[in-house]
This record gives sequence, C-alpha cells and structure tokens, in this order.
Amino acid sequence: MTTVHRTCPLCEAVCGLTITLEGDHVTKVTGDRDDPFSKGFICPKGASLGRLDEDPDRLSAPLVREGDQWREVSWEEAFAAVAKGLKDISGPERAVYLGNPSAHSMAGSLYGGALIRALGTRNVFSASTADQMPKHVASGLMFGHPMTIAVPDLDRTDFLLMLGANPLESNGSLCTAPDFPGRLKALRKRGGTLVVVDPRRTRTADLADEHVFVRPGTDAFLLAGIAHTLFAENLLNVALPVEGLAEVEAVVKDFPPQVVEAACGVPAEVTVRLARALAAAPTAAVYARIGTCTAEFGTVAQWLVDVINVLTGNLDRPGGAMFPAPATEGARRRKPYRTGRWTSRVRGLKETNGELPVATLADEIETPGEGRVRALVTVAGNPASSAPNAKRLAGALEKLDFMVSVDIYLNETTRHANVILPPPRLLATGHYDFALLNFAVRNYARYSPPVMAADGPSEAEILIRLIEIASGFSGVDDLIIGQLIGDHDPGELDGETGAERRLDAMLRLGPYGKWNGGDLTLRKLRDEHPHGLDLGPLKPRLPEILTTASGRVELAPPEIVEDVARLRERLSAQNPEFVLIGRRHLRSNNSWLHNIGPLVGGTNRCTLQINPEDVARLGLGDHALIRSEAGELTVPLEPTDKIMPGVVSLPHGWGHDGLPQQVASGNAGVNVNVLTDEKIIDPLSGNAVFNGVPVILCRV
Ligand SMILES: Nc1nc2c(c(=O)[nH]1)N[C@H]1C(S)=C(S)[C@@H](COP(=O)(O)OP(=O)(O)OC[C@H]3O[C@@H](n4cnc5c(=O)[nH]c(N)nc54)[C@H](O)[C@@H]3O)O[C@H]1N2
Ligand SMILES: Nc1nc2c(c(=O)[nH]1)N[C@H]1C(S)=C(S)[C@@H](COP(=O)(O)OP(=O)(O)OC[C@H]3O[C@@H](n4cnc5c(=O)[nH]c(N)nc54)[C@H](O)[C@@H]3O)O[C@H]1N2
Ligand code: SF4
Ligand SMILES: [Mo]
Repeated sequence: MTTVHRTCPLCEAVCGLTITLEGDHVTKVTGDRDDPFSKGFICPKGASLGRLDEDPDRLSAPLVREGDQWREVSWEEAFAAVAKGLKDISGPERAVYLGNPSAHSMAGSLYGGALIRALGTRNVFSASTADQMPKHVASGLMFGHPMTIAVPDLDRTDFLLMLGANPLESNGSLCTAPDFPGRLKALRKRGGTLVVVDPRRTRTADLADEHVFVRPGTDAFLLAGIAHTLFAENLLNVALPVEGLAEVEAVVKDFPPQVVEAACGVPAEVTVRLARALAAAPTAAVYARIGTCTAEFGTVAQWLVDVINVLTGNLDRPGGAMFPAPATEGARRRKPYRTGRWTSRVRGLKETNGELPVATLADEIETPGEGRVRALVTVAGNPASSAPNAKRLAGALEKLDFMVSVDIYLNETTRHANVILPPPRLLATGHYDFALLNFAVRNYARYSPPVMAADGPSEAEILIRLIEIASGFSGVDDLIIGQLIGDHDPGELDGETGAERRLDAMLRLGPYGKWNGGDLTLRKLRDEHPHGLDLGPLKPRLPEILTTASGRVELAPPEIVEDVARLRERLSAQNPEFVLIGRRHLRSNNSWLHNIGPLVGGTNRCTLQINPEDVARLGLGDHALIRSEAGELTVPLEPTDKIMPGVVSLPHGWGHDGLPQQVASGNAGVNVNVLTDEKIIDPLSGNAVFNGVPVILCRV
C-alpha cells in the first residue's frame, strides 16, 4: 500500500488530495489535511478521482476511424495518420479548439500556444468564448492585460455581492478558493454580509444574508443602477489613479434604479440599498461569474463589476477585489490590450485574446470559399456538446476533411474525429495549475509529480508530436526556455521532462523565484513543500501592474462606453414570456463525468426546473416541449419555487445517447445546447449566450 499527495485537477478549487493505492489501483481518496490552502477539504468529485482514473470506458490506445469502425492502432501509426491527414491542408484552412481541461493541465498551459503557432492558423477557438471571455476583455481594457483579473478577497471582506455564481455547487470560478462554502460561512461568522443575485434561490443563496431574484441576462442593468446611485448620492471613494470618471458618471446617468427596475426585475429600493451597503461597508467586493458572462451584455456587466469596486474604494485593497501574484507570473509587456486584431472570415467577428468565438466555428466549416476550415484539432474539448447550437456544430464536424482529437473518451465530439489520441491516466501525469493560480484568493503554489509510469506518451508529449507534425520543427521546449531565461544558465534547471524544466524556469523567474531575488525553485517546491506552499494573503499591486496606455485604471474604455448605448436601447424592450438559463450540480463537470457511477443520479439529473405557477398556468404534465430559435427538446419537468416564474433552467453537458460509455449512455439526458443560439453573442467579447435565451413551452 502506498500513499501519495496531489492536487485535484477536476475544478478550479485546486484541493490537495491524499490518495491510497494498492499497486496501481486507487483504494481511497481523502482531502489532504496538510495542504495549507485546502486544509483537507474535498468534494464528491475529488473523492471519485480513482473511479475516473480507472474508468474502463476511458481510451487506453489511439484510435483511427475507418467509416464508422474504430480500430486501435500503435502510437506511431496514429501519428502517421495525423501527418497524412494534415498534409495537404494549409494553415489558414486548419482550426484548433482547446477545451476546458486544457486550462487545468500542464500540457494545455505549456503547449497550447505552440500548437496554435505550429498549425499556422488564426482559426483558434476555445471554451473561453463559451465562458469567461467578457472578464478578459473588460479587465484587458481597464487594466491593460486580459489576465490582470481582480478576485474577491474572500477571507477578509466584510461584504460580498455575488452575481451569477453558485460556488456551493461549482466550488468557484475565476476565484480559486478551496472550500468556498467554508469560506462563505466564515465570512458570515465574522459578521460579514453575503448577498446573492440569481434567478434561482440556489444553495449559495440559502447560505446568504439576502437573495435577490434578477431577470436572466439583465445584471448589467442592476449594476448600472448601483453605479448610478453611488454617483447620485455622492457615495464615491475613489482611491486609485483613474481615467474616465466623468464619462462613467455620464454613462450611468440613464440608469436610475427606478428605471432599471422594469428591465431587471429588482425593486429600486433594493438597488439603492445595495449601493449604500457597498459604500458603507468597511470593505466590500462585487464578484460576478458565469450567469453574468454567458449573457448578451457580458462585457458591460463585467466592466460594471470593477467600476463599482473602484467607485467604492475596494479595488486593490485588502477585503476588496485584489490581484493575485502567482508564482509563475512573468513580466507583462507595457502594450495596451486590444481586441479585433483580425476578424472571422464569415461573420466578421472580432478576435479576442487571439481567439475567435466558438459560436462561429460551424460557420467557418460550412461556408464555402477561400480559407474554409477543412481540418480541426481538438484538445480536451467537447464542443459538439458545449457550444451554442451544438447540433449544427456536430453536423459541421462531419464536413471536415480531417479531424484529430486529443481526448480520454470517445464522445459527442471525438466520434467525428479521424484519429483520437488519448493521454494517460491522471496519476501518471504531473500537475501544476498555471492558469487557476492567477485567480487564487491566497498566493499559493503546489507541484504534483507523476506517481506512476505512463504506458504511452504523456499529454505534453502528444502535443509536442503534433507540433512537430504540423510545423516540421522540433525542440520546442529548448526554444521557449532559451527565450524565457535570457542570460541564466539552463543547466541549473531541474526536472525530468521539458514541461518540468519550463515550470522550473517560470518559478525561478517569478515573483518569489531564485532568479528574481527569492528562493523558489521546482526542487524546493516539490521536495520541501509536497503539500503545497502558502505564499501569503493577497497584497495591493496597483499601479505597478497596470499596463494601460495612461498607466492608470481606464474606467471608461471607448468600446465599452459605446456598447452601453445598446444596453440603453434595451431598457424599453419587451420581456419574452419564458427565458432559459443553465445550472451546475455538485457532482457534475460540464459534459464528461457522467460515466462515473457514484456521480450520477440522485440530485444530479437533467431536468427542467420550472416554477409551479408556470406549470399550472400552462397545464403541463411531467414533460414539456421546449422550443427556441435554434431547436427543440422534450424534457422532464422539475417544478420548484426556487426558480422565478418565467424562467426555466436546464443543466448543460448532457445528451449522451449512443456513446460507448456505459453509465453515461444509460443516463443520457438531453443537450441544452440544442436550444442555445449561435447567432446571438456578446459583441465585445464574442462570448456565447447561454442565459436569457427566449423559449416557448408546450404540452406534450
Ligand atoms: N448551455 C451551456 N453551455 C455551456 C455552459 C453553460 O453553462 N451552459 N458552460 C460553458 C463552459 S463554462 C465551459 S468551460 C464549456 C466547456 O466546454 P468544453 O471544454 O468543450 O467541454 P467539456 O465538457 O469540459 O469537455 C472536456 C473534454 O475533455 C476531455 N478530457 C477530460 N480530461 C482530459 C485530459 O486530461 N486531457 C484531455 N486531452 N482531455 C480530457 C473530456 O473527455 C471532454 O471531451 O462549456 C460551456 N457550455
Ligand atoms: N460541480 C461542478 N462544478 C463546476 C463545473 C461543473 O460543471 N460542475 N464547471 C466548472 C466550470 S467550467 C465553470 S466556468 C464554473 C462556473 O462556476 P459558477 O459561475 O459558480 O457556475 P454555476 O454553478 O453554473 O452558477 C451560475 C449561477 O448563475 C445563475 N444565473 C443564470 N443566469 C443568470 C443571470 O442572468 N444573472 C444572474 N445573476 N445569475 C444567473 C444560475 O442560476 C446559477 O446559479 O464551475 C466549474 N465548476
Ligand atoms: S472542489 Fe474541485 S478541486 Fe476540490 S475535490 Fe472537488 S473537484 Fe476536486
Ligand atoms: Mo467554464
């Protein structure tokens, strides 16, 4: 029997796990009590890590498809098939899609960029434009860099206003905080206040001092009403160097609480009270997540979040919204952030962060003409499930000349591939959270080396081979290390693989690093801090980390101010009779944990939550037909007064009919993204809209 300790890679909470093994078989998983950040916290998903790692339906060898037959092949044969498939397809005709787990893996973080360059394409898509792109765009325009993202200082704040997030189920997002539930309870226990804004009374709302119902897709109105009140009642406390204060005042003038009430459904007196409370609290933070991002005014809403944090004096101060200093942070070029450096071929949509909206991937594959996407590489992504109008996208994948997927399952997306390349089990893979530690509520680092040998190439090695095949270039690690370390001696770098040596270089150059006045190295982190290293509470970082043209916080970026006109026009719009939103369940993880027996069933079911008043009014039975611009589904109903009348909620990531995954195909559910509409996006970020989708309901 052996015991190993490592970070859970399944969600953004980065919990430490203690794993007991008999040989290579996992017998027990518990929370790692010695992890200074997660302190033993674990959720049911982390506890099922062994089941996932040993799932018999996971792919254990590369697959090549011939017609509708799959054949297991050797790695060399698989890579030869990729080389042949990509050979006659030029860079601009290739596209890549990086899915959510590539933001968790070392391979995705370290080799995603090089893969894109090797493919020679601007057709870059990822789950980010179905998720947090509005936050990157708003932060990029205000602070100069899309990763300069403020997170709520959860452990010290006196007042937290949370919109469109449900960390009791999701365990938090763009706010890396293991045991988020415990941290919220601690906030209340120390006399702090939690207010949750959500069209559903969630488990997080149940824990709060106050829950405010909001009409889906309209948080920007509520936030504008709060900002309006701060100006109108002279509650400002602007402590930072800012540009554009007068412009913000002028822009929010048109959104008094009495006026926004009709649009967002929040009574004017509640909006005014929230503004006063945010201004009066010793410290406060506004935090808004997926419910507000995957909405038509996503970027405007995210902008208003930080506008309010600035106006109330809470940006960059302890207890407010702060900027983490992750251990692998590199120097940021003083080059102001821009979007739209290129546009998509078919719909002319703007590039953001080097990506195009996933909402237009199907257009790029289906529309004939020069530059049509003919080949697609997916890495850890399931866009045939996760993208808006997923049914159309699944059909488009059939029209590709070649597709290769790096994935652990044969699923909704990879079944369209010609070749599937499966990475080895998690326990054979090193782990470092390059992306998520940018958003941690304490500065923290932890490296988890592999605990067993892999029986095939690691995911990093798979991506390196794809880079070599696509570009003919080998030696990517040495090239990047050379560019990164300048005059330092590469011979000092530790690590068994290129990925580890790159991690070491980044740690050494980072804010705590040996090559930067500190003492942190990979060896030190791995050998002296196997349970993780606490690097202390967040510290104020402005104005040093601002990279805007003015060197100040840009409170009124012109493109955002311009988009407020669209919001103003919407003030007088009619509300649809029903709108659709999503939700997450504790034991889910987007589309890919439904094959793990202990995680499905019970409360984790694909049902349409609907208010009982609506059920009665429409005379619905246990099922209903739900129809949108994009498609229709028949769904089982779950009447509950926890959801507002006029709003219905269906979780995403279901609809697994016919997959070679025994448990998942037996609990198939339906795919909500048959209903979501790829034609409607947040124009500033290109982000998909999943919340506030107009639908009609009919009896079946
Ligand atoms: N309607 C609606 N749609 C949504 C959302 C919503 O709230 N509502 N949420 C959106 C959000 S926030 C996100 S992030 C996206 C997610 O969108 P995607 O990233 O496209 O989808 P996932 O379901 O996360 O699929 C992850 C894929 O990675 C594979 N995988 C798992 N682990 C590994 C690994 O270690 N290596 C590799 N190579 N593959 C692995 C899985 O088998 C699966 O195929 O969905 C979005 N779609
Ligand atoms: N268990 C579990 N954990 C996960 C995931 C998972 O699938 N399952 N996915 C991971 C991923 S990829 C992400 S991005 C994060 C997301 O993490 P969170 O942002 O916390 O996501 P949700 O739990 O979906 O909570 C979103 C809430 O927004 C509400 N909402 C919907 N529309 C609106 C609206 O218009 N306005 C407001 N104010 N609220 C609205 C919904 O009712 C829901 O309660 O979770 C991560 N963690
Ligand atoms: S909360 Fe997230 S990181 Fe922690 S054990 Fe659960 S899935 Fe893993
Ligand atoms: Mo996400």
